[in-house]
Amino acid sequence: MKLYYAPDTCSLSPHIVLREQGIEFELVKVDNRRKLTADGRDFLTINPKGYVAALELDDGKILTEGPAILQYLADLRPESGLAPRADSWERVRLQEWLNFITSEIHAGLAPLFNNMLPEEAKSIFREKLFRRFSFLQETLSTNAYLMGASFSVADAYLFTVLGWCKFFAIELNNWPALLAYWEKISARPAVRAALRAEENV
Ligand SMILES: N[C@@H](CCC(=O)N[C@@H](CS)C(=O)NCC(=O)O)C(=O)O
Repeated sequence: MKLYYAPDTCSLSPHIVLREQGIEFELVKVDNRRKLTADGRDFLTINPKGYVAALELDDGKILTEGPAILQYLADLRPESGLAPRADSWERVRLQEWLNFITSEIHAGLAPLFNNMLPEEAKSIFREKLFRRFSFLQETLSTNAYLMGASFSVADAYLFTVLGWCKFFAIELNNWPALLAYWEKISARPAVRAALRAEENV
């Protein structure tokens, strides 16, 4: 299995999950600007949508879209407990979280990376994002993780996108439960190993 990734992006979440589950995989770095892989291939031939993450299975199939990749990986090792069973009510709850993260937090932070947007526009996006953070603050004041007592693929994803706050001087300590949650996840051995690997490859 190969994970196409770029440092400081959403591909960190499947990377964390691969390590949490002890799955063997190869990391392939992508230059997201030039759409080239580190081994010199045109990344658009791998993911025509032109973005990470992309997962290449051993039979050559390519899977894209973070929430789909995360659930696929979780189901490879159900015993790791990173996602509830596929036919359960709790699985729908997980999908609710994954969709919230992708559409409200990931997509909510994305405009802040855009240098063409004026500051006034960015402040509208920030305000909306902060309302979502307040909702997360409430949830995480009573829950250790998004799904309750245990870490799931949704936490790997939320941890990843919250990591971008540092690029925009967004201080997570305005939402203390969110900050404590982020710090707790950053101490997980799989998370530390993924971050180290992305720095070094
Ligand atoms: N819908 C995709 C979005 C993935 C995405 O936003 N990837 C970003 C990095 S976080 C990227 O590679 N952007 C490069 C580009 O769009 O050119 C998913 O959820 O996986």
